[in-house]
Amino acid sequence: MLDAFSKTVIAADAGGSFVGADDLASLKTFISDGNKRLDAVNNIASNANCIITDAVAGICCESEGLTQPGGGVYTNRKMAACLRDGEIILRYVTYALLTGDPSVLKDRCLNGLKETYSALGVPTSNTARAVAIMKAAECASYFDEVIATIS
Ligand SMILES: CCC1=C(C)/C(=C/C2=NC(=C\c3[nH]c(/C=C4\NC(=O)[C@H](C)[C@H]4CC)c(C)c3CCC(=O)O)/C(CCC(=O)O)=C2C)NC1=O
Repeated sequence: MLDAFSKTVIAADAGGSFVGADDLASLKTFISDGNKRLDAVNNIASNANCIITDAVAGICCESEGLTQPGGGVYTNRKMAACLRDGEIILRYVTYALLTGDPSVLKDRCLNGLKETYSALGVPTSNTARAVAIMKAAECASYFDEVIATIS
């Protein structure tokens, strides 16, 4: 994983050009956003259990079939797997938020996820809804990335 600064340099070098004013302006935003990112990551990490259980409880209330025989989280094993997936997704979103770079989220979490879910019969619309419930204003675009990938 490369940080935003390294990426800018590599892109400039590949084009044989100086780092442009636009690039510098966006890096400047990145630095002044730094504290907001740290606060947001800290906030999500400290409330992770609550955010995840709230999202999974939310989908269970909205779609009662999920907890009934044949449903996506019927049996403790499946409920545990679902809560764990919520934790994994939220954790990778915080990595992306911290670095300002979605590649770690894409490569290590989302890559092949939709296929895994279809192979196992995990209902992706309910998962996308759980992610939508977890979505917070500070990191909306990374949550959107998860929803777009599995939808
Ligand atoms: C590091 C990245 C990573 C990801 C992303 C990941 C996801 C992941 N979720 C899985 C299963 C699962 N995921 C769910 C999730 C849900 N079911 C629902 O109905 C809800 C809508 C939803 C929760 C929001 C369930 C129930 C299973 C088990 C399915 C089964 O075995 O029948 C599996 C299959 C293996 C297993 O059961 O552990 C994987 C690989 N594993 C990883 O290592």
